[in-house]
Amino acid sequence: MTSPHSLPRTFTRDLHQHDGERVRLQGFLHARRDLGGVQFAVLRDVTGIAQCVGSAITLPLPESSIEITGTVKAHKKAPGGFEVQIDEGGFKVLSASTEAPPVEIPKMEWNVNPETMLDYRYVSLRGLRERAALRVQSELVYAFHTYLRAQGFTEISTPKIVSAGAEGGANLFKLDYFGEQAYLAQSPQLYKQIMVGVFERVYEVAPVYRAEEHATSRHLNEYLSLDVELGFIDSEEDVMNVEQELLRAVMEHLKVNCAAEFELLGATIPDVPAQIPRIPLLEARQLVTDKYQHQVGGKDLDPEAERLLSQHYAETTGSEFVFVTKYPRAARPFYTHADHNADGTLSDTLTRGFDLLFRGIEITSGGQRIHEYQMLLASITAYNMNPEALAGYSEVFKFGMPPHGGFAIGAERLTAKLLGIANVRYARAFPRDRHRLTP
Ligand code: AMO
Repeated sequence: MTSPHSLPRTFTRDLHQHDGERVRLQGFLHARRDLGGVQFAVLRDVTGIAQCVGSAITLPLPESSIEITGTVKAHKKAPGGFEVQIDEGGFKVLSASTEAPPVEIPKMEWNVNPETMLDYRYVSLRGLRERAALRVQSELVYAFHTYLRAQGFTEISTPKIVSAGAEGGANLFKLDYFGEQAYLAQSPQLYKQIMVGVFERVYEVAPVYRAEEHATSRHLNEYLSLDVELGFIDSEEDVMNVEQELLRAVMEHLKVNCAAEFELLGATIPDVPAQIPRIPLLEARQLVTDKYQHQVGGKDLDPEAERLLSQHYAETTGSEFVFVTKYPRAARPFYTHADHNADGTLSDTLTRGFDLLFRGIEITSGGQRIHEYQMLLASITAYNMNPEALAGYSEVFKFGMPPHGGFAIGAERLTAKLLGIANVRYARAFPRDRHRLTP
């Protein structure tokens, strides 16, 4: 007789390939039911769940890790259309839970307070919906790497402990660096630009830090920034073209590799149009005011204006993406290149900065950067920034930096919008928000 261990491990996703055969499954006890004479165990592994049935089994607490050996039988009502009839002695506890999980994993998606889910994230992440979101993000990041590598980009890794903010503003985390003032990096902006001088085309996937005091559904204090920067461009149009093709490749990858996750979450993968619509910011503000009678606050688009502009393009062109271009200087960081006037001179008011909106929210900022030393120094001064603190960056512009530009995608915002998740915190495994440092 074959001992259970001579059987290779089978994954629940593949049960249909083993109809009538004996298999060995390993995973977690997702759900259990003891009817006295017969016991049901739902085993969850990385690929899905399987219903298993046997007798004379003492079922451990949910989430225990278990091994089941038994025979696969077609069963209409079982998930995936097959169940496993457990061998006598074929139920083994590998590691028993010592208490009942604080959230009931199979049910939590319906009736648990979202804060409780975050409090118990170490175990609530095991839920099918929770883990589906993170798997989609993992595939998205993988596709980001794969596409950029194929286009000649080199991955870089830049410091997260820095001496100056790259994006300005008040949202810098301060750090005592052996008695010196340091900060957590708000973005790899200045370093990715320097690295264009080395590799011409670079990208980075890394967390960045923003001391956002307010709690919104789109802000995290630590988020995953997908950064791209490329040299020898003609204008920011080249940069938008790269992002457009990148997004198309990412969505194609998700269609092939994450169909099950999108189905589970009831979400659809967007089509990326051959040409994502592009509209200058000032026109976008006017459009939202004229069409929806929404008075846009500030110098940028407010969240409601972003939503309305997206709605307009979805309805009129079918595109779920829209680039907002030609941002005014006052709404852009110091490193942003000025736009050109019709006569070829540089604009005092407009820049070559852009944002990308997707399903009603900004998922990207980008643009062409200043690449001339004197122009950069003038900009640093005009923004009331300290030229000395930025010398480790600005010095490189004495050495032939080419015209360049880039962009950054907030991975959690893109993931959340792709999957219909209402708050970016649920698109990160262990979110850091205003009140949360654990788990
Ligand atoms: P920006 O500051 O606009 O630009 O950030 C780029 C993108 O990052 C995401 N993002 C956030 N996601 C979650 N929580 C936050 N607090 C948060 N802040 C920003 C958004 C946003 O579009 N250096 C430039 C990028 C560039 O020009 O290359 C920058 O960091 O999706």
